[in-house]
Amino acid sequence: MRVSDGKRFGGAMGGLAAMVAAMAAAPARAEGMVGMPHAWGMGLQEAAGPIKEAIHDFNTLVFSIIVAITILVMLLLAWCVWRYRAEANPNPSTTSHHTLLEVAWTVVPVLILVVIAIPSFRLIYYQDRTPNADITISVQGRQWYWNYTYPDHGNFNFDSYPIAESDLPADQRHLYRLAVDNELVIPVGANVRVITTGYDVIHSFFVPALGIQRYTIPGRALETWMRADREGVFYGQCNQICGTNHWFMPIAVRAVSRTEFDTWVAQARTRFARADEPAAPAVAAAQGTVQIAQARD
Ligand SMILES: [Cu+2]
Repeated sequence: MRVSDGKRFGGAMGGLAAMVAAMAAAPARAEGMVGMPHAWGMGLQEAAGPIKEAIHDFNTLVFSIIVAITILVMLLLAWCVWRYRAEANPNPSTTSHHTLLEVAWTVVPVLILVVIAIPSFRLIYYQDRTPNADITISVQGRQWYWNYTYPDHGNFNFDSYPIAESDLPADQRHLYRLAVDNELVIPVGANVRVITTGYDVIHSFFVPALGIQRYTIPGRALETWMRADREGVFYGQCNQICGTNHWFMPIAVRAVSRTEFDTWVAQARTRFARADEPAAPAVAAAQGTVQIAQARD
């Protein structure tokens, strides 16, 4: 009896644990990993690539230092309040200088800042230049949508607009202010060089799960990069106040397998072909004029 009860209890607990695990994994299983904010999220978004992992590491370092300093200052305050209370010190101390103490409270913070600065600069330069770029994507911020170009995949170019809440299916309403009509598609595991420019005012291309953020500035091209090590959709938003509709300028990056990416590129080249623009010289040379003539028919 006991054994069977125990088994049943164990089974129930196992079932509960499995259910919790399934609930936690449900969105991930449904459509790969999803990088988006969630209610009561207290920390950084889960990392989907190496840059975000480096940001997590840096955040852990700085946060640990902050916690240690906070605890030290609170203990010192408490000790001073107790040790130098009026009741125990009828004659107040007249000390006004303490050279060793003054040197210490200058040198120690400098050392702490150096400890923070070294990995900080390392991270900034890690984000700055693409190591062995596999593909290049041009991102342009516009009032109030994004424009993406794939210069080394036929130079096609398309706009990415937010989807109104009423146009989202009922089960996707939680993606309001994140979902877009045309997602930025990248292959998993590829180092994607991102060149940002601005069309009208300064915007900022920001996708937290991929650890990428760059201003998009009119008249200037900035470089950064990203890599998704897992398939999934990673959401972001314009992160620089850029006018009336700044609040409604979401970004969606979909990371897919190389095969799916190649299929998508083939479709996108037709879908986003622009009749008003001649093909890029490199593409024309690669394809030959006959194929281009066929494609235009
Ligand atoms: Cu904006």
